Amino acid sequence: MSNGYRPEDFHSPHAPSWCKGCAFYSVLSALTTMLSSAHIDPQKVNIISGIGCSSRMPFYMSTPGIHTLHGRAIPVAIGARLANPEIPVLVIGGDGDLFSIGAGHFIHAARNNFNMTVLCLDNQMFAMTRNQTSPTSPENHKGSLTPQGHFAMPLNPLQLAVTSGATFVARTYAGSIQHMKEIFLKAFSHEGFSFVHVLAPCLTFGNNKRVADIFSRVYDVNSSMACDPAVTTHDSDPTESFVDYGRDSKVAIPVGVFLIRQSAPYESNSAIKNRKTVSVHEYIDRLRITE
Ligand SMILES: Cc1ncc(C[n+]2csc(CCOP(=O)(O)OP(=O)(O)O)c2C)c(N)n1
Ligand code: SF4
Ligand SMILES: [Mg+2]
Repeated sequence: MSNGYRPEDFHSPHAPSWCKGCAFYSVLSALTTMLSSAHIDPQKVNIISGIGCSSRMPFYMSTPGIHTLHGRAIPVAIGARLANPEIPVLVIGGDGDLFSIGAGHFIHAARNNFNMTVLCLDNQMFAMTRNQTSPTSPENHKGSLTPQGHFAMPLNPLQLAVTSGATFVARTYAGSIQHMKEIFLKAFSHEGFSFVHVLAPCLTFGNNKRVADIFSRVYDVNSSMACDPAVTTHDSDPTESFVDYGRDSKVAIPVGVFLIRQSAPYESNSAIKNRKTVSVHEYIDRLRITE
């Protein structure tokens, strides 16, 4: 390892409070392994999250990080990028955090092509608040507040990212640390707004069978990894595949990199680069109203 940072150097001393067997343990391993292979100094990357089981990630990492308010990770991340564009930023959020309360921020960060990586750890529910329906819950999802089922089509995070202007869109799954690591590394190395949809089903409010079923249907669009011939695939546009994954056990689930567009990130704009920065104190002084 050329820079001497090992995956364990990115772990904090705090033991995760996630349920035993939660998918987020593998996501944490993939993230720390990825940062180590990206030759990042643990003090030179910001991990920013909102609120939720998934958003607890910064607690378990040794890097600087901010556990912000529910749905507000992205605006805080934008502030961090503008304050110091030298420091890369990773945003970690759940499907509720990013696509319910935080949906507007996601769209505009993608549209402006801020140079950051956003990982959505999608368990298709608000798990922290005990299985409430989220925007990505499958149709008829029975949540704690909707015991009869929730009758709306799920939002498709991949297509939202594409149509909002994200310049890198990919999907991976918590069933493979190696796959997550590779996709995270590609997203993290991308210049501009990169989005990774991570399939990370909740074990506590789901069950082992459902988790195993989802992971068994995965195939990578970028490799020759074979897909079970008994399942249907989405060859034309893998971003269309989201809706089926929740409800139809016959449909294969594509993972891999779906889109890369080259476009200058927001921070590279010369007006931003050459702007004169002021300290907070100076700024408050400017605003001070004198009688
Ligand atoms: C402003 C605000 N509204 C609601 C909540 C309650 N709350 C906490 S976590 C959460 C949902 C988390 O869902 P998700 O982002 O999918 O994370 P998960 O727990 O599923 O990983 C909600 C609604 C809150 N903390 N703050
Ligand atoms: S409730 Fe689900 S998502 Fe939350 S820690 Fe437990 S297994 Fe993980
Ligand atoms: Mg969730």
